[in-house]
Amino acid sequence: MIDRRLFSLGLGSGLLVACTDSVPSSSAPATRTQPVRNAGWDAWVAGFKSRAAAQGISQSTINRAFQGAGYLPGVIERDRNQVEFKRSLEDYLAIATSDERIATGKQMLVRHAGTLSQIEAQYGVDKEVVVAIWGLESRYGARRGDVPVVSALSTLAYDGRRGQFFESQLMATMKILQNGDTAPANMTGSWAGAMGHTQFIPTSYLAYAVDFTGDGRRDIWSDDPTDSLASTAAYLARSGWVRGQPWGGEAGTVSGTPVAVLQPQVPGPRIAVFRNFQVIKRYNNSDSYAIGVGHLSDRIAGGAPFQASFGPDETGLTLENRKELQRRLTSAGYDTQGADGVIGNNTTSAISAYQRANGLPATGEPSVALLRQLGG
Ligand SMILES: [Ca+2]
Repeated sequence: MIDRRLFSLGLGSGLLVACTDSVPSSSAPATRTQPVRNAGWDAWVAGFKSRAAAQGISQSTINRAFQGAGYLPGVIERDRNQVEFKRSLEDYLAIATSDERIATGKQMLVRHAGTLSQIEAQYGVDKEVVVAIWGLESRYGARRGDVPVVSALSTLAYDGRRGQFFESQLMATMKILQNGDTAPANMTGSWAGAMGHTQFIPTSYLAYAVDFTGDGRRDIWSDDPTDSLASTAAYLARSGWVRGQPWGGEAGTVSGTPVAVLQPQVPGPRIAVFRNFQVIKRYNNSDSYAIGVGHLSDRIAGGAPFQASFGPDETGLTLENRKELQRRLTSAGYDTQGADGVIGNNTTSAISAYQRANGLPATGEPSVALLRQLGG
């Protein structure tokens, strides 16, 4: 869960106040995780340690937490470079409900069938929804984040932009370590401190995480996703999930009386949403995110794609045209790193390279003419 107040999409998931629409991007730069000496950070940490002790954190927990921790300039770069970047719903869904993400979700549903059924029975949240959140937050555990959380949060808290928020997250981290749920060395996450298979921030962890394996530890950091998945279901249940009701669906295909009908992109599908749609938004306050989770859950369950088309984009190309453009560029030797129909940096670079090689102005922009030049 991305810090909903600060981020909205990382999956883009990313973030700050509005950052929502995050579909995890594959092109996000790696965050440098080697600490550097910073006297200002040292002084800030000394003050924080006193404040932690005053809140009942033991000296030994504080010492263990900060052993090897340091100022991470890469985290500040990430924080400064966040752009609020709005993807179209069509692009968002192309990434969030890619064939690969659907196929892997189906595999995970089978691989963890027993655990997921128990979680569903206990919390009343459909297992496909839990799996879909897992798929969007960390690609089913493959991208949980490897940034040391104490270093990241102390760097952000010291930096001061949203310092109070990050200090509260750091204080929650101390409480997690004092409880013994995990060891400091295991406590890694995103550059902003979101942790585990479903990317809980520390305060949400303290409020909602559960021990479902029964070993006495709420361990969302282990390779075993059980506690993470159960914690996600618990979070949704506590947020008001209505057992047995759908999240929503394409208008006309879902029965019952929706609370609203959305059409975020015109032309495009009209989406009937129920109360559970709002509950998913408690995880990440973005319509695109909640539609992505809901639709991915339906596709994992074997449901159909949306029937309504988004039509051509402002360049005159449909999603299928854009995929074809990417395939043709790639076979011509200008690798777009996949053909998902989403025009990102890789595709823009490939177009520019093709244009330069062919004596054309290197605009990097897709177009109908370009598709024709490539034989499409
Ligand atoms: Ca456990």
